[in-house]
Amino acid sequence: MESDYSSAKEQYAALGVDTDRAIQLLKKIPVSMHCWQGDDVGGFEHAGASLDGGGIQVTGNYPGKARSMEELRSDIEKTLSLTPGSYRLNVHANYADFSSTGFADRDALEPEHFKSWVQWSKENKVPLDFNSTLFSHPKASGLTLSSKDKGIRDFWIEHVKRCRKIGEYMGKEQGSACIHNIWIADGMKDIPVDRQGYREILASSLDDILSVKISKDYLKDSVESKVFGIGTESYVVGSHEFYMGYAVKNQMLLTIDMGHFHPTENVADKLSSVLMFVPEILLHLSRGVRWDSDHVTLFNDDMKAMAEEMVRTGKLDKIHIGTDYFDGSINRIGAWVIGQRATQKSLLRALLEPSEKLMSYENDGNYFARLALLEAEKTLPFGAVWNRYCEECSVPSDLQVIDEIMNYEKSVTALRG
Ligand code: RNT
Ligand code: ZN
Repeated sequence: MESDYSSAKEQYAALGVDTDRAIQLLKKIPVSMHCWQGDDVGGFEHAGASLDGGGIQVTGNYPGKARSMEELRSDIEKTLSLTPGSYRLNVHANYADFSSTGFADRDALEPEHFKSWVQWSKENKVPLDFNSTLFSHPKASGLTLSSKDKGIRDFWIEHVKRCRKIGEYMGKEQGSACIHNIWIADGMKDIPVDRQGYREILASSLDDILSVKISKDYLKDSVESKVFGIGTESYVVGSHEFYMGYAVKNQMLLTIDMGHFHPTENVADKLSSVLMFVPEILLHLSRGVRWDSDHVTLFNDDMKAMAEEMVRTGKLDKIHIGTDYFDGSINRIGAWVIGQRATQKSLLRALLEPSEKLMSYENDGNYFARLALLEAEKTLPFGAVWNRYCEECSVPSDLQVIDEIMNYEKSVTALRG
């Protein structure tokens, strides 16, 4: 193993790449893992809560889903123990803990309802990010922030205002800003005639929400677009153009979810443009497959390209890396771990790019050599560097992970009713 790494190190060094440095850099890049892979985006607001409506869907009924906060946290801890790197946890508002307060509706959420998450976060040294939840609720069966019904709209405006307070509380407690993401499913299955009207309402709802000033030291707001969703095939109020414009105008964060664009769009290509006009971005690393935007993230070409662009822009400090996928058809911890490890692999590979050499070929106009080196890079001994990184982070190798997850299934998740 050691000799595999030494030989890999030499081969990369011949191209001007320092593998030790890449490993040390990656150890410090935080990835905000989503909390919702473990229970199919259900949350724990009431017994048997499940994802309902809202343009997203989880398919599959694999046994062993987390049924309580304790089970979910145990699964998250297991996932993190099998994944190298440094972590944050991205919590959704429907994961409020009402055990010591009693139920509160979305427009009555308080920081108190997330106290146990903050405590978990401190114990595990995993800072938190946050999301308003504008789905899985009776008042979210139609439009929310873009609704023409003032009662509905005000309910959701109040919800998001409260979520920002909760995010601020998290940010203060952890000493690093909490990234608060707003995604709504608002849209229409069939052709609307007032495309403009709903967008104007959405903008004014957001203006109202953001009129409450909160220090960026504690909270940073981001808005997430989508090209279409299930049941919103003809029109999504929060389109890319809408939020791109809104984020630029308000100099706030824009969320780029890899599954939220047309399948032939190159999502990686967006980073360098968007980063010129918004201060920071949030990524939802995901994998779109046909109509589903949230398949388990893999170490595939799209992810490699995303990670390359994150590194190549030289703006990693302005990019908040988050993940967003959910699969209920396979072992859920396994799904989680595959996606997190794929994220780490993509980043490591991007950090190992012979960037100086590539750049000098490009600047010389030698596009043949640039292409040839990009091809040569593909057969470099990346696996040996990846294994070394896992060892240094004291996590198992890719193959060991399979047994670890199967054992956890046997001794923990399979015993859940
Ligand atoms: C849905 C969006 C959104 C959700 C989470 C659960 O298409 O990607 O980010 O996945 O809010
Ligand atoms: Zn997303």
